[in-house]
Amino acid sequence: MYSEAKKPVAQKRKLVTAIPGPKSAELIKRRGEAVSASLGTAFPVFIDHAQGAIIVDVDGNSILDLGAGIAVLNVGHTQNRVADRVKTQIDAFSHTCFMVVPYTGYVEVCEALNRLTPGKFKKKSALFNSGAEALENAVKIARSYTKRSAVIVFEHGYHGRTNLTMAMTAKNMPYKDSFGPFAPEIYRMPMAYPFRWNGDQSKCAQEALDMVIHKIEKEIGAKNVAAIVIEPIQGEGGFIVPPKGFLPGMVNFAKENGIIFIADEVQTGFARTGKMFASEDENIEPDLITTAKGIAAGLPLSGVTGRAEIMDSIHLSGLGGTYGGNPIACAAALGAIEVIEQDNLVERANKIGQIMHDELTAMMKRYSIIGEVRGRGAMQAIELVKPGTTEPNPEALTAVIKYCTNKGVLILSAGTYANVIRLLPPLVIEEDLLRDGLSVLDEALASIK
Ligand code: PLZ
Repeated sequence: MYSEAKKPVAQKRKLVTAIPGPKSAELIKRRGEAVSASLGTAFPVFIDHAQGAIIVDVDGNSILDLGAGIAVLNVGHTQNRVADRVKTQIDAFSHTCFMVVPYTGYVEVCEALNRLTPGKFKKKSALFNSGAEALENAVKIARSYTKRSAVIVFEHGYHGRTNLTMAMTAKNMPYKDSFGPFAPEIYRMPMAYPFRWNGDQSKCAQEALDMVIHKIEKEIGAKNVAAIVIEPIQGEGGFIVPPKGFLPGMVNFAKENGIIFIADEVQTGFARTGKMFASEDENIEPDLITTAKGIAAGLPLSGVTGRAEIMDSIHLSGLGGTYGGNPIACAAALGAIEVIEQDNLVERANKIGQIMHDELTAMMKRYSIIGEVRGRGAMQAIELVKPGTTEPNPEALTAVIKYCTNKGVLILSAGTYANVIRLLPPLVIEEDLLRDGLSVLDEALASIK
């Protein structure tokens, strides 16, 4: 049973058993009896409690969390200003359904989204529960507004696991295999992925742009396209950062052809990339932006924000859902947004991003299995290859993750070729703790050199 006496949690990695310890091992067995075997486990312990960047497991091990629940806990685990608002809200009321009896928290979250997202025009928002649900709704809105059906997505893209978003997601295994048929009218385009670009990397942005525009015009017809949907930095696909010019080029093409440009900022949003939203990096102004993850520090909440005339074009009661913008999730979001702004987590993301980038770049000089270091802000990754080639090295990835796990460092993988190690620490992580994690990663790479 959790008791407040367990706080504060020392921001230090410390193992008292092997990973998993006996209590976790017991729970893993019990889980196996009760929970569908289809759900994976990235780190094989059961959590007891957490704070900041440390997860304490049921055996008393302090695990360093460099994944933040997949870019969700930007403000850190059990952030006080989030927890306090949640506790107050759950005592006041926990649910009405916003479409039945409205409440202020929902409006305040929409106001914050309208204010914080890029775009110097009047914006409005609607709230949902998950990233996938936000994408579903963004596509509904774009189709209804344009009266067109085609949706453009990209190689390596990830947008969710519902039927429409599975169709939008690129990778077959594990997301799509055997789950078809998929929603129609989704068209996948080549992605500007410099590291794997066939030819001169410096021409990647322009060449990719030309290819995409050519394919849209010749194979689909621009006037049939409702939306172009893209992550400004691809997350699950392996932290692929499109080279400068690619995104602005896509935005211009969309504008010229009456296509809604949707930035999926579910993973990149809320200070993660060293800007409040990654779209700001090249000053693009998406027509619609989807948000989730970092918005509410772990409570299920997502949003679609965009041009008021688009958001208002939907017929009355056309959007909704029982739980979308749940009051407790909204309270958490208001706490998380307050922390992000007051504690200047944008600046923190740049600071810890620089540390990660410098350390990873130094490792790349030592370990020939690192093909590339990339990312922006506190969203940094290394792509592992067979030395001297660009051939993916998923075996090395498995070995590195295993090493880190045994040392109590939680690191996530990513990538179409399952060969990318991504770092997504809570933005509040202390510098020493981050360096400790990076030194374990360094040892892990050395161990398989
Ligand atoms: N768009 C850009 O990163 C979620 C997926 C975890 P949901 N990414 C983590 C898993 O394996 O299921 C994501 C994303 C981008 C959309 C989504 C979907 O968000 O909240 O998981 O539905």
